[in-house]
Amino acid sequence: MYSPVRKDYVALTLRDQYSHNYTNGKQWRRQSCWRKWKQLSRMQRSLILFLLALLLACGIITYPSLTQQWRGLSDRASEDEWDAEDIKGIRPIPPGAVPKVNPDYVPEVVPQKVVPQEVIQELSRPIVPILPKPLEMKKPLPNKRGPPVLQRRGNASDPEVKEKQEPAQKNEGVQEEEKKGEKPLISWRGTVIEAEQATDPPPSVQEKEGAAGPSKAGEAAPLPAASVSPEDRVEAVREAFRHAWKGYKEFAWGHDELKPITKSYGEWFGLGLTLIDALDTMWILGLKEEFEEARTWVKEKLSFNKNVDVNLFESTIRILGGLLSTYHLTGDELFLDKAKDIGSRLMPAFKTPSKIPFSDVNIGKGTARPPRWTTDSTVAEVTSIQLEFRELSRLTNDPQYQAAVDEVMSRVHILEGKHDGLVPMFINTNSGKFTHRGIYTLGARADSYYEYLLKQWLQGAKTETALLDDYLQAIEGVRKNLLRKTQPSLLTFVGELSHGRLNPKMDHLVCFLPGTLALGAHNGLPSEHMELAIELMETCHQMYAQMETGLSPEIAHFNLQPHSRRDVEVKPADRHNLLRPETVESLFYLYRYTHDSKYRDWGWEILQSFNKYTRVPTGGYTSISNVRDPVSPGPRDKMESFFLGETLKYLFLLLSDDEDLISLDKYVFNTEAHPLPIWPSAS
Ligand code: DMJ
Repeated sequence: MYSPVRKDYVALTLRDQYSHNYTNGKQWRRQSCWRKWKQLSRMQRSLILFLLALLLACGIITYPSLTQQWRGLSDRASEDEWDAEDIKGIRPIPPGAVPKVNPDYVPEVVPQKVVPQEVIQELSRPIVPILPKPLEMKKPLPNKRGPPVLQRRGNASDPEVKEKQEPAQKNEGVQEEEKKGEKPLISWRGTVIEAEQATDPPPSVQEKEGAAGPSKAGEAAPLPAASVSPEDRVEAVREAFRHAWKGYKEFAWGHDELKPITKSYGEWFGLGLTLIDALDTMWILGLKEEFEEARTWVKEKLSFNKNVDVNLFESTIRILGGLLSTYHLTGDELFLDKAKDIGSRLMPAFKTPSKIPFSDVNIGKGTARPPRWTTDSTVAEVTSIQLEFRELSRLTNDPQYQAAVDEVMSRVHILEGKHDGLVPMFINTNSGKFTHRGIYTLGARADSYYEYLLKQWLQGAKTETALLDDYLQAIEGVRKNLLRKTQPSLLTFVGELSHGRLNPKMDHLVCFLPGTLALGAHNGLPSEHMELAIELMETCHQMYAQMETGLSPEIAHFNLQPHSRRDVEVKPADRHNLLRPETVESLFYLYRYTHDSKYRDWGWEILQSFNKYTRVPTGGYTSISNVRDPVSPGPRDKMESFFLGETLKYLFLLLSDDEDLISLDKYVFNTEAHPLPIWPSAS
């Protein structure tokens, strides 16, 4: 079935630190810098050293005059001007760095976030969390879940996108609040208590039990076991969805992502990403009114005829997957037509010498390209688009889609450079070979390769044995190379193999694995897979439970030393939480297959933590910067589309008693939680 391909090319790959084309949220890791440095050619190294020297020289030359200036100016600055220093979380600006204010000057655009006086007063009180943090004009931390365009927030060359972005710059929300004289109340939990909240969530377990109180730093924050009825829990998920939708509808309607704090939006592709990602969730949750509004938008406003570069993987899993799944659930041809449209526009990505697709496609022009600086694609990206394109072929009777993605799998199947079935993170679109070998992870850039091996095998009614073989071999590879146990609690985790050494770190993304292992075990794979699933599920749960906010960090480091007291450590750069779904996804599978109620309780606790620390009163939920700080978790002003597409959907399915609702024997979920039918077997 698989034929070897031998084409040799020399590929020079420079990594662009701003282009996280596969944005599974991994931070640019310090420990890999030395290796990257060594991979550079001598000329590249000399060039970098020369630039650094030049910079240093400029610094030395200008230093005396600058310090003189600063000194002079700081003499004039009165002490009162620097009261802000006392306000926790507000960085004082060096004296003189702020130009004199001209009272008559009215700026044309207001990109600056205005912090109302009331809020600042609130913030100067002790033990009050920091609301203004997200309002600071900080350089945003790179979100690695997206291609370069994510960082640019839309394609600047696309006037349509640009035009739509501009009004969003205004920090209307805070000003409006100020005008009305309404002072947002800030809770000890780090989110804002709504003065008037149309969609009050049901009382939390703590509220019911009168146990409210902030967690102390360094202490785990387990929430009490739930005494809330299953119906109330399900209703609480619906309420959370409505609240998220309220923010999206009011401030980001038809745009890619809600920025709930500034009550604005961000564009990535300019295709209404959140709306499309959320369609099937609304259907599953029974939110008919919301669904109808969204359908009208899809019918009247959604056009893929746009001069915009999109990431092949992200648009496949979120848009194509979302449309196909909604078509299956509703039978509404509108969604199939739209799916065909976007599917065919993505096909130019496959026109490469190796048949390994490029990462980016211009869906208006029909051109495709790799990310700037490299001809590599990410392994997870090129091997996690198969469920969707295969289904598109089946529905349209047009084999071209399936042929293209099957070809990718055939080539990866026979590729050299795997380690006990584990794949490197990059693959070159010219040579079709793995690059940057030596690092093996189940996290970002490789994760869904493993997930889609099993799921394609299931989708195709268990007939494609090469996929199963690769999956089984990979899980053995995980067991042999990546599994370790923490101290002191002996939690099993999946580390990363880096040039023969195990790095005891695990991305939150890896928490898809317990669910996938359980799905395999349920479908006849070895029972040890289920045992491992249960152990890993506990670890993923602890990644939440051991944090002061009850929310997992993006990356956990595990302790292997016998005398340490903590199993889970978090590095400062990894403390954020992007509202990711992987743990609740796995809880859903584990509950469906074991009916152990603890999995539901864990999911319920996670929902409560989202409500405490990430819920924004005026609508929407936000990513946060620090899961270890319940006083100032640092809202980041971004609600990822997968929060509606995946996180809330899996929470709903986990907590719902209706197990026929998306039966796991009839549907297979794509990696963005969009259920696609398992094909009827030929026999
Ligand atoms: C989603 O877009 C998908 O689940 C993808 O496979 C990886 N991660 C994000 C959510 O974390």
